[in-house]
Amino acid sequence: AKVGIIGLGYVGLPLAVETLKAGYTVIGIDLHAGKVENLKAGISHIQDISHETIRGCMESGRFFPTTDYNVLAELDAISICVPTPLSPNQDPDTSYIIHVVEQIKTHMRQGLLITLESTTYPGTTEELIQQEFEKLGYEAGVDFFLCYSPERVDPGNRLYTTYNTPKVIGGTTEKCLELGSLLYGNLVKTVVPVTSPKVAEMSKLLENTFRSVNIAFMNEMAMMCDRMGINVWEVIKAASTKPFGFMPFYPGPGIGGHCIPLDPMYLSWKAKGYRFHSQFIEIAQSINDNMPDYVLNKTGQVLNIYAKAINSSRILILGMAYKPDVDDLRESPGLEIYELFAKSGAKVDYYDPYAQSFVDKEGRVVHSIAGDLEAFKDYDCMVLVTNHRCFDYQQLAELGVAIIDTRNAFDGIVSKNIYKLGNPVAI
Ligand code: SAJ
Repeated sequence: AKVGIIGLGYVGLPLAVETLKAGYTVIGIDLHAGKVENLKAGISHIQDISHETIRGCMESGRFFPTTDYNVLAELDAISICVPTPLSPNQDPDTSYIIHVVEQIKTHMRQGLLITLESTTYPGTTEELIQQEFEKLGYEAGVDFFLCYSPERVDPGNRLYTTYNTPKVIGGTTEKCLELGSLLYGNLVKTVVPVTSPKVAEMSKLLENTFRSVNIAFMNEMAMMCDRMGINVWEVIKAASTKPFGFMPFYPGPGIGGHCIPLDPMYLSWKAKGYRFHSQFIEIAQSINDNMPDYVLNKTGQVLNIYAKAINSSRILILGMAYKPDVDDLRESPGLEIYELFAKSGAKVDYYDPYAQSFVDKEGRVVHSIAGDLEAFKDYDCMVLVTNHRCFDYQQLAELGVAIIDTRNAFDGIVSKNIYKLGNPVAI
């Protein structure tokens, strides 16, 4: 059978690899011709997929990366793995899904199995896909089959892969669920069938909103502990010894990535349509979004101890990626922290061996400085924003430069020039 994977990003490419491994012929469709050409040349654009894996896919003679949607007419099944960003006014942007649906409608084939994987609000599968095909006279469960199965790819996670992470799937009808479960049962270790696409869509948003709300709560705990003169990191360590009914989250400089900052907004937007206002999502968003400001004023407090001020200091941000050991800058709080320092008149640079450069709000390309520790001594303070494993924290602490540690990355390293978020500034 021929399976189409639409969108060859951090979700679609690993899914294509698993689909090939299961013995299918895979047509991978992506808008970016460059990525398609690279794949054909055995080059991977996804950190977790190696070049040799892609070479192997091409050598199998069953992998066909393309930008051409005309191939849809020859497919038996299609998985849609396109982005679901937010529009400028923070509403869901389902334009990528809509574009794909238009293409499938043009090349529709009787009996086609369509599975949407993109994270989105409950009702999307029904409203943007099922209803569109029913307008053309196709009946779901008879003329075509429709499922929703959320992606659970965790970039950089070596332990949990596309194959071994349980896969939730909901079908529009019993028959849809049966066919969807059959296909995905050949691709992943465990399929978790649920009674509708809405349940599957909502389960994904629950998973990620749960994270956003709990991270926001820990950020609030950090600010509270700062005020009350308590070390929040020690508090979390102590609470984490509870073997049941507790799981730790950690304060940070804010939340980044393409999931956690966005997914809750999809949920609250849809809930509003039912005249339901989610207070948790709103409060979590405002606390998380405020953390860069909190880092700025903590840095100001620390510089004051050295009789310095932000607007006349040289500040080095350590780590710009949204989480450790990845090169992804999307929604990274580091970007906001950089802008805040720059706007406050500081001379700010950053060092991140994974994220080599970014474009700032004025459209200027900002490059990471080199990892020359000697040069780090010229800064008035360093702000640890992303705790990459490759940083040598002992060496950084020994530079004698004041460090604002927003991740407890220097945990266990005793040094008087380290000031943690959520730990009172030693006056
Ligand atoms: N963060 C904190 N404190 C925490 C955890 C995370 O500040 O305790 C920050 C991170 O630094 C990052 C942001 O929140 O900036 C998001 O972190 P994340 O660990 O949730 O990482 P993501 O965005 O890669 O989330 C993915 C999600 N996977 C999918 O959406 C399929 C999420 O569901 C996973 O639970 C998460 O990975 C994971 O567990 O690593």
